[in-house]
Amino acid sequence: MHTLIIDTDPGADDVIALLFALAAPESLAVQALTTVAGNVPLAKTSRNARLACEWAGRPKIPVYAGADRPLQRTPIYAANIHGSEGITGVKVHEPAVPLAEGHAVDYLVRTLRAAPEKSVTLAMLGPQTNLALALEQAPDIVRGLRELVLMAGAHFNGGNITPTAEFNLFADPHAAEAVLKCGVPITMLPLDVTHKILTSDERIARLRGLGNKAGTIVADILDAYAPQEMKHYQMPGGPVHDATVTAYLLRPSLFQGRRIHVEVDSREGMGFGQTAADWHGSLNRPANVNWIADGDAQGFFDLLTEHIARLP
Ligand SMILES: [Ca+2]
Repeated sequence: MHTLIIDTDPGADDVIALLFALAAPESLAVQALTTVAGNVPLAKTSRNARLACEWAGRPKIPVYAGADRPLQRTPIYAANIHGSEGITGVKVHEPAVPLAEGHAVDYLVRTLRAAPEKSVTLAMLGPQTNLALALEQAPDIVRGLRELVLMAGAHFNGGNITPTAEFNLFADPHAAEAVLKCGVPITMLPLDVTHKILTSDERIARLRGLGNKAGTIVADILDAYAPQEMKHYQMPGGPVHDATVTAYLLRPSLFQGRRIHVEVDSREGMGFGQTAADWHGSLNRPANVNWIADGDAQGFFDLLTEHIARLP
């Protein structure tokens, strides 16, 4: 059982990750969602996070809006992949339930300070700006954290926003630096694994065939989202990046990784936002990340489909 806060920038794959997580209340006690600018600007990621709660039949989950820009760098977005509204393939609307009052960073500081020691898991599906700001304001919050599970980084696979960088780290490498050295146990699901867990016509058809609204939404998102990734990377299916974080929380045995030393490059230049993942221990530095390099693709889609089936 995880007491869970999800920090997110929806984002087509974020929406799927959120529906997946909200369908597992017996394993994931979701306390709140915190939003950050990333795939699209903050107002849209905050609306899309509330839409995910509405679609999951969990509209009372509080959604706190957080940082509207990275710590230092110029903001970048990924509307070319996620569409101008941040979700491909489905119509969006203004959700009935408004944002929770207050800033996401204040919520994180308040909640983590009040939490029992090592009790809260933070799933991070976007740039890590909110946690970096919270750590800067209140370094003592690490006490309340059990684990950070991040969709972030790329090593064996190469990047997706530049030849070397994965989007979340390219969007705010300075935030990632602060998070990587905070001392809380970290698991990272990089492109190395997300590009091995790919859609197929059959996998999407099973989701659509569930016959519920959530299954249709997930299938519509994937039908629109997958082909552009397949074309760009010449892959046989599309990845569902952030949803691997939910799957990892629910069933870590689906994944294989190694505890290694990881740093992020925040210097201007071709390596900006690149993760240096010391897979072979060449630097002989202490491991700070459980780096996931492989996963069971069919097991992932079985688990996702089984959970989406439970939703309205
Ligand atoms: Ca995301």
